Amino acid sequence: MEDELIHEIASELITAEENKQSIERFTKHRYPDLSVEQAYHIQEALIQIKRMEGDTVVAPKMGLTSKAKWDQMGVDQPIYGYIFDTMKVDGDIEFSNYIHPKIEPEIGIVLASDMQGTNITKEDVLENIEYAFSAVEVIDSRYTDFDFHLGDVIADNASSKGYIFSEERVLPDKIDLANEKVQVTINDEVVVEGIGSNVLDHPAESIAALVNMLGEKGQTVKKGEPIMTGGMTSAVLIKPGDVIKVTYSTLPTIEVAVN
Ligand code: OOG
Ligand code: MG
Repeated sequence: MEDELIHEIASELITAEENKQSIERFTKHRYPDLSVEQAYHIQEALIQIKRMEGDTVVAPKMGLTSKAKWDQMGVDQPIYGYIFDTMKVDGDIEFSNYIHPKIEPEIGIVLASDMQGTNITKEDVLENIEYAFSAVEVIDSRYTDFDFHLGDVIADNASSKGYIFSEERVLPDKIDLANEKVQVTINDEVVVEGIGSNVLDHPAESIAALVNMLGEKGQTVKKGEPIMTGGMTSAVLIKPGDVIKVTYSTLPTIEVAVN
């Protein structure tokens, strides 16, 4: 795929985001053979455009890391994307900023030192955790009805659009990440429940997968970056008036309203 086309597809995704107007997935008619490799090239171009527009990358994130998400989205492997400073939700979730927002409860991890490699294991990660935090991701696929194949969603920066992190940090010896439970209620009704082991059997495995995927490209996962390890449950559509409460067994509770 030529650079010009890669740039053109990335621009289409950014226009869809800016206009809050969803588009048809590229694999449907236009590029049915879009590969994972090509898709990451498009994602890189998209990140580059946003940087030139003044946005700052906060951290990489993992996506599609649980069976609940695979079943929901019809895909079967983890991917990564990036979050930007402009995606931080301050106060309520402003519904009008989104096309069709969904929320996901996630476990966030900050590393104590940089990691690079292609054979990094869960154990390597567990020795290098500075702290954990709770996260609610607000995803907003640029594709109509969240209908995408793997290449489409990678190109679309893994549906990234919003995030809320707890301020309070939890030290690694105070939490069992695989057994950390989460419950999401909307307007006091339980909508989804999950556990850390839903995330590739262990959230640290998700970080290892991120280090190894970026390692294949000669890139490093840096200490100090707040990394989301991926939705622990299927994602939940939200609407104005919703009051969302995400309660974990150890990590801080996050409460947010949709405006
Ligand atoms: C892709 C979003 C992936 C996650 O945590 O699984 C992601 C999607 O479902 O639109 O952020
Ligand atoms: Mg997510």
